[in-house]
Amino acid sequence: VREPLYKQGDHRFPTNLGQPNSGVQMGLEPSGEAACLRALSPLQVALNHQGKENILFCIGGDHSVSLGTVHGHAQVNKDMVLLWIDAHADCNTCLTSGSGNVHGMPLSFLINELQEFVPPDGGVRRAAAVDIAFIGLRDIDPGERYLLEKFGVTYYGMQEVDHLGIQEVVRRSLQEVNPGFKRPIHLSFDIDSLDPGFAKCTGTPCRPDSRCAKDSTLRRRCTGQVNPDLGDPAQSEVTVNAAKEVIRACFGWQRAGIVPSNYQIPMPA
Ligand code: 5AB
Ligand code: MN
Ligand code: MN
Ligand code: MN
Repeated sequence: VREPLYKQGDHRFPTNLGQPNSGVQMGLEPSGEAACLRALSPLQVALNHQGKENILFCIGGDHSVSLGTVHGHAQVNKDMVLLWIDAHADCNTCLTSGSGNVHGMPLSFLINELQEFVPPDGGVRRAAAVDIAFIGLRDIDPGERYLLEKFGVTYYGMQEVDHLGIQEVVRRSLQEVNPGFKRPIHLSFDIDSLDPGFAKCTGTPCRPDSRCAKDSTLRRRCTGQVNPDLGDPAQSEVTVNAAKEVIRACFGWQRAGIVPSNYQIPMPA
């Protein structure tokens, strides 16, 4: 059964969505990869709403690369909000970190409220805790959990994804940090938010919990820290393909087909 998931005028989304393709998403049966791509549709709507010409895309790793990308983006768009899709919360301070991994720490430097807990960083641009939402968390260290609670950061873990569905989680996250989509969005994906079955080639693969593993909507919804040098060639190909597919989805690609606004059915001569 196919029916439009979001229509112009839907109370959940702004009414001035512009081109039909940015406002209307087609839903497929909620199974397999299609459902995962459908899960991205609120993000597609939000990103498309901002105008394709303004999207900057950066792929890299490890995730400490975000120190540069978030700083740069926040310099240009001081009112931006930050969506962090990751199995991990990446907000360990140098002192709460049990591993010393810098890619587990970038948000301790990038969240305003955490500055008293980290060494001075020479003027990194930051975001406020209220302007950040995490999605997909399932491996949070004690210090990170404490900081998220203390500063009231919005986060949806795998349990919420399991309970509410990924689409509702994405919608609520956007609603909380960016009602009306008026503010620029910085979206930071970590490939380890995916089920490792789709993305083994990353430094910190993280198994989904057993209930989540059964929920195919959790797969294939984020990308970022791909390392094709890890794992065997077959795993590498699966990981890279997963990353490519989600990147394309973020830029509007849909399995349901995309109809250009000026499309006309070819007529017989
Ligand atoms: B990633 C861990 N919390 O601090 C730590 O992959 C994992 O960028 C960090 O999300 C994972 O080492 C960092 C245990
Ligand atoms: Mn991670
Ligand atoms: Mn990360
Ligand atoms: Mn990672």
